[in-house]
Amino acid sequence: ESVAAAAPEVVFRSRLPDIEIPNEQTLQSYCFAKMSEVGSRPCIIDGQTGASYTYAEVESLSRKAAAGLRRMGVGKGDVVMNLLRNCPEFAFSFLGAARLGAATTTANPFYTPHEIHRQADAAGAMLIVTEACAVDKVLEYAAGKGLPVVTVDGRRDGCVEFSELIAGEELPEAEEAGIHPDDVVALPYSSGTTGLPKGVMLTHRSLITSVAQQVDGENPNLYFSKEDVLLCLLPLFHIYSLNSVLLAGLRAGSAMVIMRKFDIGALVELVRAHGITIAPFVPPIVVEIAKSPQVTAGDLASIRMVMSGAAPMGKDLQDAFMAKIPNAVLGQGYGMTEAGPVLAMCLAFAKEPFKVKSGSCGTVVRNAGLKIVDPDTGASLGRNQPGEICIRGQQIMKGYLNDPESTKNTIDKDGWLHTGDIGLVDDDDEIFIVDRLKEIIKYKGFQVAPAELEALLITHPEIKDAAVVS
Ligand code: 4UW
Repeated sequence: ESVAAAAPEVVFRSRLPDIEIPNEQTLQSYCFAKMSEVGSRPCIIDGQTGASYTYAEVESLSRKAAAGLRRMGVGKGDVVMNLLRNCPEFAFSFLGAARLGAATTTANPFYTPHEIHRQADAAGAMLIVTEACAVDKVLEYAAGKGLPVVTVDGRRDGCVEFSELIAGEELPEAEEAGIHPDDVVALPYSSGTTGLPKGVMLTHRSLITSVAQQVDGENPNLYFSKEDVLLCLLPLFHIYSLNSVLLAGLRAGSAMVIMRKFDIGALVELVRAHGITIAPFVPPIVVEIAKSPQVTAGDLASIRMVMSGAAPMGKDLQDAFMAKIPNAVLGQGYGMTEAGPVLAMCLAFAKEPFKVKSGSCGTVVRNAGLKIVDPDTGASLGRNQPGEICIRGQQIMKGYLNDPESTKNTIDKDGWLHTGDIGLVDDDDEIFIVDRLKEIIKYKGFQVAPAELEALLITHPEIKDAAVVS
C-alpha cells in the first residue's frame, strides 16, 4: 500500500472474515429463522402500555397484518406508508407488508402535511398506517386519492382500526410465494448527497445482507444475544432504528422495549424495569445523559453496550459519557440510508471484541469493500489520507425510486456508492469522519435538506432568493 505501489485501488476490508450470508430468501423468513429457539421468548415490549409480545406472537400478528392488508387491496409491488411513532404495530405492519411482497415507506408523523403528501405521492403509497397525533394531516389527502387510512390507537371516522386489520386469519405461508430477493421491502426517504428527499429502494437482499453483516457469524461484529434487551427509542421511521434495532434484534432473538419519545426520567425507569442491556442512541441523547445530574451510573448499570450513530460524536463527548457508564462499551456505527444503511461498526461490539479508539465511527462491515477517494481526481487513497468514503457490497440500495439520474450520480459503474462524507482509515482499520462534502444538515440525527428549506423560504413574498448551507 505504499505510494509507489502500482495497485490503483486500495480497498479496505473488515478485520472479521467474510461469512455466508443467506440473502436468497425473504427478509421475514431470515428474521424469524430461529423461531424454534425463541418462539416463547419476549420479542416486543411496549414500554408505555406494558403490552408484551413473544416471538411467536409477533410472527403470528405479522401474518394477520398481511392478511388484513391484503383484504384492503395491498399486493405485490405496492407501497404502504407507516406514519408512526414507535409502537408494536409498526413492526406488525412492516412485516405484514413484506409478506405480501409490498414495501413500506416510513415517514415522521411530525412532518408537515405538505411533506407527508409529497412523500406519499412520490412513493405511490396506496394505504397509510398512522395514529391520532398525525391522522388529521392525511385524512383529506387520503380521501381525495381514495386511499384507506388505518389508525393504531383507537377509532376514527373514516379510518380502519389496526385491531380490525389483524382480527382475521393469518396469511398462509404458501401465499407469500413469489417474492424475489431483489424486490423492494423498505422505501425510506433521503436527500442523499444533493437535492430533495428521494425514495431509497432497499430490497430483501440488501437488508438481509446488512443485518447479517452486523449480527451474524461466529464472531458477530455487533453481538446481540437472546438474553439481550434492546432499547427501541430511536424512531423506527429512520433506517438506523429499523435496521440496527428492530431487524437486527429480531434476527438475534433479543427482546426490544419500545419507547415513543425521549424523556430522561422515563428512560431511566425503563432501563431499571426491563434490565435494558443495549442502548442505541444518537449524539444529542448521549450529550443529554452525559450532562444530566439526574442520571447516575447506578441507573444505567444493566446496560452493557451503548451505540451511537447518525451524526458525529467526538472523542471528548465519548470520553465524558464513558465516565458515566463504566461497565458499558460505548462505540459508534456509521450509516447512510442509501448504504443499506451500515457502512461501519465499532469492533468493540463484537462477541470477541477488538480494542478501538475513542471518536472512531467503526471499521467497515464484513462482506463489503470500502474505499477512500480523492474527491477531485477520483484516485483511491491509502491509509490516513482523508477523502470521500465509498462503499460496495450487496447491502447497498438498489437505487432511488424513479430517479435513474440521481442513482447514477451516487452509485458508479463499478458499484461503488459515494457517500459524500469525508473520512480516513487509520493504521488499525478504524474510520474517522472528518468532514462532509454533501449539502445535508443533520439535526438530532435527522436529515434536513437545504434544498427543502430554500424552497420554503422563497415562498415568502419578501424573499427573492435563498441559499441554505450547513
Ligand atoms: N459519525 C458522523 C457517524 C455517522 C455520521 C452517520 O440519515 P442518514 O441517511 O443515515 C444515518 C444512519 C445511521 C446509522 C444507521 C445504522 C447504525 O447502526 C448506525 O450506527 C449505530 C447509524 O444517519 O444520514 C447519513 C449521514 O449521516 C452522517 C453521515 O454524514 C452520513 O452520510 N453520519 N453516522 N457515526 N456522521
